[in-house]
Amino acid sequence: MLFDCAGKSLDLSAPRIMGIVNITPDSFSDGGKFFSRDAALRQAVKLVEDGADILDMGGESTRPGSTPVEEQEEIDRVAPVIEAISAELDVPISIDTMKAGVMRAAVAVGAGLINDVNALRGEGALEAVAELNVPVCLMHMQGTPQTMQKEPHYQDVVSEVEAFLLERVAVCERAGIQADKIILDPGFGFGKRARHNLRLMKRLSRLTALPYPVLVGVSRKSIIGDMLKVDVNERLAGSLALASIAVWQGAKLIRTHDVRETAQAVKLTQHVQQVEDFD
Ligand code: 8Y7
Repeated sequence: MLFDCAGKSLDLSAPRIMGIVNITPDSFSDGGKFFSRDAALRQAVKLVEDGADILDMGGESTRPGSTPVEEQEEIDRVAPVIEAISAELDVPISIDTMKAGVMRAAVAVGAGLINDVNALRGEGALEAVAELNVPVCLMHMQGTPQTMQKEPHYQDVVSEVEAFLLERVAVCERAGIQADKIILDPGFGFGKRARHNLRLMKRLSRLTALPYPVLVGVSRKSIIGDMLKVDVNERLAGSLALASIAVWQGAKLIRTHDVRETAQAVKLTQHVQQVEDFD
């Protein structure tokens, strides 16, 4: 359960917090590159102070309908920030990308985990991770970020997500990626309707029963908006409720924008799990 993230260790024997750092210009009102770089750095420092165990850095938005970014542009966005953060902070850094070139460039400047919402289906991605020898998070997505929310369809979402992830694990192992470097993620919101997300959360223990740590990302997502009819700035309580349900079922990494509050929810959930039944 100890993951070696390019020299920085991540202990997944207990649930940990992954803090989100966006390095996409459209994530910031100002939209300028320099502002976003600086903001990303300050954000990273704050998230670590708040208790993040690992930082997830992304240079391409994967929101429904978002436009893809050229590889070099994505590298230009993320590499300087990862380099600065990995020099300044002790926590492992995860690179959120679907592109092999970005994976290589990010690991070269200090990233120690690949978070691929495309589960290494992109050109050269499998080979890149096998060579880089860092842990990888394989996420389920039906469709692509451009199309995924158009017509999500499942007979049995839990079984289909599980089967997809196990197939990707098999592909990884054939490519030379060791089983003990693999993390799985059902991909909440990625080609799923509200009921699909709810079913996956209800039955998350099916995935946590597999011999791989499970990462869950529900922070501020539309599943919360769909159920509670609250916009994105009012989804903290819902995010914490879902994080607790996930940890209760054995999730080992919670990906969140709100590290401080999520760390409290996770800790409390663990206390309930660990209390002795009798005096
Ligand atoms: C997830 C993710 C996003 C997730 C993993 C958002 C990059 C959308 N969501 N990576 N990335 N799991 N592993 O709303 O659920 O944060 S982006």
